[in-house]
Amino acid sequence: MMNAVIEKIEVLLLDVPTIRPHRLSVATMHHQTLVLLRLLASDGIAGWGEATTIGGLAYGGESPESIKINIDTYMAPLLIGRDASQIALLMALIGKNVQGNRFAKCAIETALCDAQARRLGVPLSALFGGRVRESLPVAWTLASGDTARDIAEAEKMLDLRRHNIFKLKIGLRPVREDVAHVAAIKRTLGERASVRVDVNQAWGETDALLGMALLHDAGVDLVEQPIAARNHEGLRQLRAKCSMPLMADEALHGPLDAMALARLHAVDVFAVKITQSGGLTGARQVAAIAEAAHIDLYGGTMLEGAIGTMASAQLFAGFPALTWGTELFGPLLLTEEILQTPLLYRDFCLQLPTSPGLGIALDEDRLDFLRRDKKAAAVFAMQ
Ligand code: MUC
Ligand code: MG
Repeated sequence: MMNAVIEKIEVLLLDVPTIRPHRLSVATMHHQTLVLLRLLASDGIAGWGEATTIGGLAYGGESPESIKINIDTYMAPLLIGRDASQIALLMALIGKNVQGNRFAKCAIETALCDAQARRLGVPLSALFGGRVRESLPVAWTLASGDTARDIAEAEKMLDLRRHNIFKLKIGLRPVREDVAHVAAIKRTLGERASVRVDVNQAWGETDALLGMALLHDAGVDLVEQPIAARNHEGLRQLRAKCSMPLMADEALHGPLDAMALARLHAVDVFAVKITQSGGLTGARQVAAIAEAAHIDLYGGTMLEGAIGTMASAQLFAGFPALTWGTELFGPLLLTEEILQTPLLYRDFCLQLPTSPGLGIALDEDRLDFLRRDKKAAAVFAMQ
């Protein structure tokens, strides 16, 4: 007997300003567009998912707008009227009919899991075998582009006991200038913090060789995606030549990339992301490949809001080892709160809730206020 039929799937776009410009080598963010998916079932249970990306089309091949139109036009019609509890079957159906679109698939799978976990009265993590930890270390990204401002921001985070791991975004300036910026920050923070860098693919192989040697001398702990995502062989050579740990981020679009990188021994660490992996199941497969290949794990983000952040946290809480912690700080970069009770960041960690599903409650009034379509309608009505 089917007792929970999918009745409605709705994708909301919310434009939320960031607390300061967030400068990556591929884009400078002044706001984040949250892509939220609400799934309603006939038993009255709703599930939430998220497919937020960074910088429109500057970072990846799916934009907020393309995600919405592809879900509305091609994916939602495949699901409406079907049994909401059959998650594996539904995701197989989507997989058969939809190529690519990893972020959109992630939002759908997350919403199905959130709803099903609420239905069963268990946290979402229980659907993936439960947890080995109740809180996750969270890094903060320093990306104002200004050394003094970044140092002040890091000191504030240390004082608040909110973060003691800092990821610096570099790659826009010449290598030696970038290294001087990083070295000044590391010198000031010393052993009080772990300092890492993310180049977001900006370097060629020669720049990367020089940059990694200099960063190693400056006391930096980890380099993330220094060269082009598709240059797996280049990553392998860098890893062989440099003594500093190397992490794959954009190179990792799910289990097939994880397998290819593992076979090559191309990196030391995987930044596992639920969106880039095509969903929670894909991300768990990436983690399994990492474990089998003796590759360390880091819990990555696409700077999602509370839904994607908590979905990631629920999954990462079950990874046996999470050597490099996480960067699940997305909601803290935004000026607006969309939850009734904000996520709890304390003692350098994100604390996991124990209530059913994602364990969060959305503030519907705030959602309505921030929705792009409602704002556009209000402006139109005023004219
Ligand atoms: C990325 O490339 O890692 C994650 C944190 C941050 O500041 O940017 C993102 C994307
Ligand atoms: Mg990265």
